[in-house]
Amino acid sequence: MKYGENIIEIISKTNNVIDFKGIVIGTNVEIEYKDPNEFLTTNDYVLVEGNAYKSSENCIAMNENAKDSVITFSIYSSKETKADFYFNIASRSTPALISDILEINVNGNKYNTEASLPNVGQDFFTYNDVYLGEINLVKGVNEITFTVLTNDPSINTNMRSIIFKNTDAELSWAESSVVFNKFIYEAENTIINTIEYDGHNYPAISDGNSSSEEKYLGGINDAGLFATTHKATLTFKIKANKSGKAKLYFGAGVSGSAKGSSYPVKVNNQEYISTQSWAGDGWYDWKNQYYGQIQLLEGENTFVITIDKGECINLDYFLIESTLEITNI
Ligand SMILES: [Ca+2]
Repeated sequence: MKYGENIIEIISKTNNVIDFKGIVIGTNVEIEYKDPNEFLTTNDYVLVEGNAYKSSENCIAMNENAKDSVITFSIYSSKETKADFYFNIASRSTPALISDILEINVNGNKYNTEASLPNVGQDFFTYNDVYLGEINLVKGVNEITFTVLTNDPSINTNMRSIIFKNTDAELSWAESSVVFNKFIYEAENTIINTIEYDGHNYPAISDGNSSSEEKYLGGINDAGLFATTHKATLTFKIKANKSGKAKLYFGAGVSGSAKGSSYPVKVNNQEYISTQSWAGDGWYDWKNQYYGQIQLLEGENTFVITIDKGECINLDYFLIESTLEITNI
């Protein structure tokens, strides 16, 4: 099997931290990708609709709110052929069939698999190539979707990649008709309503430590701890070309004790509260921490983040990922 040039070219255009055939850096588990026909879930070409999300742990995470999420891969095949079809997912200790967790569709047809959820090793941390069955590929673009069927937290899993083996076609990412726009609003550029304590204001803008634009907000811990008559808030506005869904991420550095922390976000006065557990390891280990799916309106949208508790994070930026066009006001 020849390693397709298209694959190399497309991967190199992305900003992923993953070397396609190398080692994943900065996760709890080091994973070596050996197969040239392995398509990684963290690639920009994977479309994730609903509450499943691309995690900073280099997988698509399906938490207890992920039911009805749809994960779409568009794969180009150089010819009509067959292949052995696998995906790489995390172990869970509760026995289940894959068909209880995910509905798979290939080019619009339901794909039946007898495969089981792997249960060797450590829950959520051991990843396995799971054989799903033989697949028919058409010449050109093949659309493969995974629809999450359950919110059951005992069997939901995380997906790292799909893999094709024993095929005589050259496979590569296909251009999807879906365009993802990523918009970053630097935390240090928000309107910062601070907490004053003992002659200091929290949070405060700090410099450096390889943060985006070399500035970030520190002292969020203190802003949460010292708040008395009011809470610290961060406010910013953006413009969307039409109404629709978007995914909100915090670009942040999180220290160990604060990984369960979250802060209320209001978008156009609608409140969102995330139950997300944060990744990363240290105040300057900047990661995109998924917050949740939000609703945007056509035109102006106002975000207000309230710092309501003393947790140790440094806040670098807010990332909004959407098919909408988002711009500064
Ligand atoms: Ca920043």
